[in-house]
Amino acid sequence: MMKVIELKRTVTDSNDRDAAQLRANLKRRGIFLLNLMSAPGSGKTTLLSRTIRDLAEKVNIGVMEADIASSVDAAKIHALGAESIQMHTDGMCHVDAGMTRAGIDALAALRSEIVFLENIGNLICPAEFDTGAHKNVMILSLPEGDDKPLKYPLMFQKSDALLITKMDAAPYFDFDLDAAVRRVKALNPSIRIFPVSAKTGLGMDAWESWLLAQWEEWKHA
Ligand SMILES: Nc1nc2c(ncn2[C@@H]2O[C@H](COP(=O)(O)OP(=O)(O)O)[C@@H](O)[C@H]2O)c(=O)[nH]1
Ligand SMILES: [Mg+2]
Repeated sequence: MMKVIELKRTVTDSNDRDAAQLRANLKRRGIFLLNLMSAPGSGKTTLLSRTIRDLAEKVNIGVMEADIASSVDAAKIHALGAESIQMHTDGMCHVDAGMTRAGIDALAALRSEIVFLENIGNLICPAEFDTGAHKNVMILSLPEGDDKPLKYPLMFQKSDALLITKMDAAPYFDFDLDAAVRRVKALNPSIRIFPVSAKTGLGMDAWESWLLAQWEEWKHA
């Protein structure tokens, strides 16, 4: 009989160990790490930029930008005066714990108390790899449609918070917010959902209060 071995499990098991180690190491160093996932163009960089500006008096936020190529996002964050680093995954569609550790090590000065990893734009692969982050956050933007929880359930299941963005564009899309919330809650009853617009600022204070509260809770855990 031909022998078949399943390799995915070995990869994810070893990544899970690295991720747990990184999480504990970051706790000792006082760095609260959040993994931000979504489809390309849903508004990750825009949301992070606004959050950094809004919370500038309260906390130093740094960003690790993961992309296949370019450094446009890291440059945008850098222009705000925040710490940023660009990671290139050379075609890989996710970030694992080893890559995240390399990113943290490269954030040289590390005055950031909260660090976001802006994961590769993709609703599938990033959800499968534990990055070592303390919280997972995802974005679903209005133009993507309210059926995405049905098509890409894993990311919604893995996330602690969901930002439904581009609410300012609601008049132009037939996005059913109640249906989206119902579908997401069916997959993950404890997920926190924040409808926001990073453009107008709508709903941003609820998201930012949640972020600060999570940080406080984590510091004192
Ligand atoms: N109308 C509107 N456009 C937005 C909002 N957030 C982001 N965008 C736009 O969506 C596009 C992609 O945003 P970006 O932050 O680069 O998305 P990323 O690829 O997920 O990082 C840009 O043209 C943004 O200006 C929003 O809340 N409302
Ligand atoms: Mg981006």
